[in-house]
Amino acid sequence: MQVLPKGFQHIPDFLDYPAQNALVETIRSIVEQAPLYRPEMPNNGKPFSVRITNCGQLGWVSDQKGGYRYQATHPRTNLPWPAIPNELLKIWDEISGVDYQPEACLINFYDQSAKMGLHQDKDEATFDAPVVSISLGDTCLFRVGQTTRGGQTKSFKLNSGDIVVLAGESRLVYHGVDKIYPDTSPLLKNGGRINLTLRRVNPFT
Ligand code: MD3
Ligand code: FE
Repeated sequence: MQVLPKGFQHIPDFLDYPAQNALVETIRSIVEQAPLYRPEMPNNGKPFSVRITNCGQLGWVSDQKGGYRYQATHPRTNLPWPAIPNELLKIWDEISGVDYQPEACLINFYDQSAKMGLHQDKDEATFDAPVVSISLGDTCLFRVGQTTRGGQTKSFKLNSGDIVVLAGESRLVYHGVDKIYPDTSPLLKNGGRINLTLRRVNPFT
């Protein structure tokens, strides 16, 4: 029986250590311009354990007032998000299989105790484009299910340098991060995990 929907691809060790290091330096400069902050749950205003920021024309945000959405500016600084750096656009080109560019890159930072509950990514106006995810730093226990809540799930580890591609039928699967394994990578001086997701928000016409 098939556990993972078609279009789900895990590419272990896509980025070597020097490429991971270069990407972390790039992310540091983005975070200097667009600081990490805790989004809030739409229903009760409770802060996420994960801290986030974005780069690209659009960034994903969430608060009690406006719910989950994409917008062009950082909700704390009200400045436009920094551009998506070329090294990320190059990865998208190599991996996505599509001829257009992503509009958003969500940057998630997990400290040792952060988690992300099972959810679907459905705040985009199109689900045709793939999502490309890049993991940096400490290993996590990742869980992927089906397109309906309560379906069979499969857990596996995502290590620094791994890429996950969600295309086709897998684009709307439930997924989450159950656990960060502390001190499993030397990449981030103070530990923790960064996940980058490159996304298309609007249909490409
Ligand atoms: C997208 N992030 O930001 S990325 C998120 O590791 C998110 O930070 C997780 O879920 C993280 O929304 C997972 C990998 C991933 C896996 C399955 C997906 C992204 C996905 C399925 C559909 C869309
Ligand atoms: Fe997600």
